[in-house]
Amino acid sequence: MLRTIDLRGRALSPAELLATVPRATAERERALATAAQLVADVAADGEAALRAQAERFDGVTGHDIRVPAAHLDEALAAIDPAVRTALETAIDRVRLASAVQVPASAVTELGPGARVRQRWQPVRRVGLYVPGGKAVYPSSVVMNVVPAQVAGVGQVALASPPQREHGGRVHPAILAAARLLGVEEVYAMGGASAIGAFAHGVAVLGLEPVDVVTGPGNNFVASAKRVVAGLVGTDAEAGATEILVVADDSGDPRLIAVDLISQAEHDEQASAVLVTDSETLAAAVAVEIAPRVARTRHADRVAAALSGPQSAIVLVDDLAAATAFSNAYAPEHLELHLADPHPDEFVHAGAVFVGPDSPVSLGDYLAGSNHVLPTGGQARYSAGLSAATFLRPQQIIEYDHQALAEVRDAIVALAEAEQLPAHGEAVVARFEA
Ligand code: HSO
Ligand code: ZN
Repeated sequence: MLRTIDLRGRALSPAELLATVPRATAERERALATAAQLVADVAADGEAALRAQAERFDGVTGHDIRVPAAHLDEALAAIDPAVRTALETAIDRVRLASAVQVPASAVTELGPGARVRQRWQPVRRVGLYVPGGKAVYPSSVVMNVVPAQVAGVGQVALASPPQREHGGRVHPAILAAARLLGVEEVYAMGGASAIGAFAHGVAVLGLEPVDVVTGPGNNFVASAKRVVAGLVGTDAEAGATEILVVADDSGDPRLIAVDLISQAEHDEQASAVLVTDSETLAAAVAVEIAPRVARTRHADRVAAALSGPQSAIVLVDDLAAATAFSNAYAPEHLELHLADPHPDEFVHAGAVFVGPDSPVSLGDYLAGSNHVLPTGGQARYSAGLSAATFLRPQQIIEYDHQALAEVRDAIVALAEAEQLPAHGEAVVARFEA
C-alpha cells in the first residue's frame, strides 16, 4: 500500500528530497479563485450572501446564523459526560502549556536615561474557525480558543458550518465545547463564507470585523485566509494532515503502523511518511499496515491516503540522512522512534513527538500542546497556533534630555546621509535655547 522509495547512496539537495514525496496539491488555483469570489460576495452582500452560500454548500436554509445562547446551553446539557470530562481535561492541559507562550515585558537600558521597553499586546478581537465537513472536531475548539484566551484577547468569536442533520445548527459537540470555554459569540457559517464574514464583518448580524482569523480547514478555508490576509492577520495554513516518522531498527513496527494510519484517517489527501535506515523495519511496518487498514472504520479513506503519491516509506543510508530528509520536508507532525533520539536536530517540524509513548493522537487531544499546526512545508517559516499568534511585541521608547544628547550627532549624521535634514533638525531643536 505504501510505496517504498530507496534513496540510499544518493546525495540529494533539500529541494530534490522534497520532490521525492510531493504533497497532494488539491487544485489550489481553482480554490483560490472560488474563495476570492465567495469572500467578495460576503463583503458586498453580507447576510444574503451567507445564506446563499449556506444553501449551496451546506444544504441549509432559514437557520440562525448567530447562535442563540439557549442553543449553547442545550448542547452542553446534552453532551456525553465522558466527553465533557475529557474536554475539561484538555482545556486545563492546553491552558497550562500555553501560559509559557506569553513573554514577559522587558526593559533595555541603552545608557543612563535611555530606555526601550517591550511589551506583548494581545489583539482586540479574533475570529476562530472550526471545520465541520468530513469530520467534526470539538478538540479544535479547545486548540483555537485557549491560546487566544491565554494571550488576553478581549473578544473571541467562533464559526463552524451549519449542519443539515442538526436542523441547521452548528454541531452540538462544537457548541458544547464553546460553552465550556465561555465563548458566547458563535456563528453558523462555513468555509470561505466564515472567513469573509470575520474579515469584513456583517453589520446586520452584529458581527464586527475581527483583527485576526485563525483555524484549520480545507482548501477553500486556507484559500480564503490567503484572500483576506493583509486586511486581517491570519495563522499558518493547517490543511490536510501530515505525519512523518523517523525510525531506526529499535522502532516498534506495530506502533509505527497504527500512528501512520491514525493520521491517514483524517483525509484522502493526508500524508503518512516513514523515513528509516533499516530495511528490516521498513518491511515490518509494511506487513503491519495492510491488515490494519482493512479493519479500520475509515478503511477507504486511509487506503487512499496511504497509497497516494504523498505517502511513502523512504529508505536512507543513516540517521543523518533521515534528519536531513525530515528537515527538508518540514512535516506538520514528526515522530521519533529512535534508540538515541536527538529532537533538537529536527528544526523544521510543526510539533515533535519523542519516543514510543508520545503518539500524535496524544497531541491531537490531551498532551497540552496545540494541534493546529502548519502543513505543506510551512513549518519551515511558521509555527502552530499559540498565544503568540494573538500577541504583538510593542516597543515603548523613553529617553531623557541627556540621553538624547548622547546620540544627537549620530542622528544628524545619518539624517544628512539620507538627505533628510529635517530629521536631524527635529533633534537639534531640543538643544536650542
Ligand atoms: N491531527 C489533526 C487534529 C485532530 N486530530 C483533531 C483529531 N482531532 C491535525 O493536527
Ligand atoms: Zn488527528
